[in-house]
Amino acid sequence: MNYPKILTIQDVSCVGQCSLTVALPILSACGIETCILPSAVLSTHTAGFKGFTFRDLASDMPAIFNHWKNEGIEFDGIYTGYLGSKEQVDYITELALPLLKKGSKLIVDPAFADNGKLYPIFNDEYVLKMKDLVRCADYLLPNLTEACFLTGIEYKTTYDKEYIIGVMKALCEIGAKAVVLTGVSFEEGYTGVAVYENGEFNYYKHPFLPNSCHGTGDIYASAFAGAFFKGHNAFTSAKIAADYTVKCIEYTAGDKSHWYGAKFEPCLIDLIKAINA
Ligand code: PXL
Repeated sequence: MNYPKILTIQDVSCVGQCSLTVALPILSACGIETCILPSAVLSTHTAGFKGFTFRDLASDMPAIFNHWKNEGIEFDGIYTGYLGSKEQVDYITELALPLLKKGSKLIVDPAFADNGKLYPIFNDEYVLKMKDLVRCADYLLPNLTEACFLTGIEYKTTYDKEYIIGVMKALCEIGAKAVVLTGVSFEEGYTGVAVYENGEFNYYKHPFLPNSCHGTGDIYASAFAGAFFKGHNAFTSAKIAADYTVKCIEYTAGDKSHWYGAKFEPCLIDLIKAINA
C-alpha cells in the first residue's frame, strides 16, 4: 500500500522519548498517514523519573470512536502500545477494531513489562485483560517478559530455541495470529528477534549492545509497524526494525545524561532508506 492511513493508540509521555513522541515521527518518516489516540498523558514515562503525573484518557475513548464511526472514518491498520488502564481494552476491541478496513491488520505491542517485571502502574488484572487484545492481534510484538506474563510460562534469562518456540506457540494458543518476539538471545554478545507466523519460525540476530536505553521497545514496534504497513512482510519488517533500533542505541551510547530514551531522530534517514530500498 503506497499511502496507508493508520491509527496508533498509546500514551503521551510528554518527556522521555517513548510511545507517541516516538511512534508518530517514525511512522510519518515511513510515509504513512498517522492518526493518533492518546491513551493517557504523563509528565514523563515511568521508568526512572520520580513523581510523574498520570491522566488516564479511557473515558474519552467511546465518544472519540463513535465520532469517527459517524464520520465514516476507517483505517488501513491499527497499532496499539502502552494503554492507561484495563478499561481501554474493551473500548478498543468493541469500538476501534470495527473501524479497521476489511483485511487490514492489528499490531499489538503489549507494553506492560520488561526485564522480568511489570511497569509501575500495572498488575495481574491488567495482564489478564490484555489477553483480550492479544486474541485480536494479527501481529503481537511482546518482549520475553511480557510473553511470559501473558502465557504463565517461567521467565528465563538463558534458554534454547525450543523454549522460545514454546512461548510463541503459547501466545498463538491465546489467539495471536503471529508473534514477533524481541530481545531473544541464544549466544553471548548477540540478541535478536524471533518471528512465528503460519507455524514457521524465523530468527534474525544482531550484536547485543550493553548500553541499552529506555524506549527502544517503542522504537522497535513503531519501525516494525512502519515497514509492515508500507508493504514489507513480517520478517523483513522485523529485520528493518532491528537494524534501526541498533543504530539508535549506538548513536545514543556514551551520553549518560540521555539515560531516559534513545536518540532516534538522527537515525531516521537510515530507516527511510531501508524501507524504500
Ligand atoms: O516504553 C514503554 C513505555 C511507554 N509509556 C510509558 C512508560 C513506558 C515504559 O516504562 O512508562 C508511560
